[in-house]
Amino acid sequence: MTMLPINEIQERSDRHPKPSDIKFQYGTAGFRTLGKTLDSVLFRVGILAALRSKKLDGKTIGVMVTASHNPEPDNGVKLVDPRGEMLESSWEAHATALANAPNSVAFIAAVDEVVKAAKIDLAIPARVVFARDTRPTGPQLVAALKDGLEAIKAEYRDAGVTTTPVLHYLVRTINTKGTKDSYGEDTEEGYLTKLSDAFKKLLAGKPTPPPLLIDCANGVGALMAERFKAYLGDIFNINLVNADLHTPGALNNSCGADFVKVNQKLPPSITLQPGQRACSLDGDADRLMYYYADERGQFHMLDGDKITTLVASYIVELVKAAGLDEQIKVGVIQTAYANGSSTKYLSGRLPVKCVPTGVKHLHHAAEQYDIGVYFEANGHGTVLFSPAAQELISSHKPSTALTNLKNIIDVINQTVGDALSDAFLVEAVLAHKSFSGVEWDSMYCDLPNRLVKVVVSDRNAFKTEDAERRLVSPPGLQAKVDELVRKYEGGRSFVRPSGTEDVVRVYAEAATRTEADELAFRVAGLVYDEAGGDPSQRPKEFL
Ligand code: NG1
Ligand code: ZN
Repeated sequence: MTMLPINEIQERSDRHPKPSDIKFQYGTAGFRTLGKTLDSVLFRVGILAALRSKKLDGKTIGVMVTASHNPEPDNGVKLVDPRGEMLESSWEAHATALANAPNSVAFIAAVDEVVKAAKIDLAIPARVVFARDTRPTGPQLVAALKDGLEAIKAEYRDAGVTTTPVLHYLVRTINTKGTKDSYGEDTEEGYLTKLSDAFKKLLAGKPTPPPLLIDCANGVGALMAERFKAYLGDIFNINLVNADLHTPGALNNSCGADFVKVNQKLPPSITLQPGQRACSLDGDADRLMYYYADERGQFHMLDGDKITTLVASYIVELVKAAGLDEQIKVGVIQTAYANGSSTKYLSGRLPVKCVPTGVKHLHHAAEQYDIGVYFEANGHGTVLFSPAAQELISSHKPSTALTNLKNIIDVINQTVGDALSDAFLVEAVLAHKSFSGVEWDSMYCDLPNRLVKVVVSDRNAFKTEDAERRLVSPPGLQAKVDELVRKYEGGRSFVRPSGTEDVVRVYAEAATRTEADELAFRVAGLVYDEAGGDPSQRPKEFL
């Protein structure tokens, strides 16, 4: 029987001691906190990824080192399962247990427990591919990860500095190579070629879209967008801003998709000409926010909900035009953060499902449809085509609609939300529908909304139900929220603990901006009072 290389693990683990004062948690986005505290976590994730690969018969597991839209000093790490999807939930507890073992001896005992609980055959080889974004703590964390992989003798491939969606793409292509489910070449060139070829085919014969300004959040998306330029040729021009990878502190700072979504305004570094369209990526290029200036120069945001609406409507049109609407059903998945107007618009046309926050919930729900379109309001999303739907599309009688549908499938990164792939998808749909930003925006009118964070002593005291739209704990708080909401015409508000930050989030919608702000802050005040915060620290804006 093959045993764990205990001495090797112990010796190397001693070089990556766990900080005694931190409790790590594998949450919706993996481990995420201050980068400089994560050394032991990365070493242990190396071992965990290898165990996951052994459990899955030597399939390649992905490891991405990133903290996405969070500030530059943060970092994080998450595992990617063989088809490019998020780590299976039952393993999140294993990850948390390994990360919190107080010392090397306890860590080895915890590894042993995972091996037993998951019935892992240690004789099976382990394969891992990893990548990191541009954060300054990345190289050191990758070194710790490699140490873990080497301790357990895993084979690994270093995909270098790249975007989260490219890492997911690599995992899927490596695991499907040479099979009937092959997803493309397992290289960055393979990714660039697949997406750009499909995009060029979609634009062929259409008027060239205006050049697109892309705010790269001073992150790794800048590298990938720059590489795309050569593949796009002169069929589509992109101009990059916030593409500075050298100034310390610049990443996600007053720029990027999260800045735009949360502040509902342009990054100060960008000016748009009247009519001009632009978009922002986040720090690892899996989120996308679009926006445009109207003829008076006024800013309008086109978020994940607007992307869903545009893309889902176009796909429905194509499926119908191809004569496949009886066989292929298109559905949309949203979370409670979706703007109420988008849900109303879409529900009148398509099946719409609401699931808890977190990509894994959206992704799994989207797999239940022949074509499942999902985007979080914050701009993270993609479209999934079931194997049966893809089979039908590839064998159905040829038509223009069918060819377009095939190219749409290829321009989309089905493994995860991919800001650049989504931007090409949006541009292709706009070109096919002859839409400008104004026409796209006018599909429905957003309800004014406000998102507020509340710092509480224990966010775990907040428990929800009904896809996070209602609180069950602390007892009695939901009734108070309901009472407030009733005072606002068309009002909606909900409270949930964040899965990525130590805060509780409050979201509110109402008929006017002032009312949405007021409702959000009043609910935040309820949360603050309930959660036992220091009254002298109560934020003044919490009315
Ligand atoms: P939390 O921190 O659980 O609200 C945030 C986003 C999610 C998702 C994750 C992962 C909001 C309100 N929440 O989760 O949608 O993107 O980060 O990055 O945008
Ligand atoms: Zn991200």
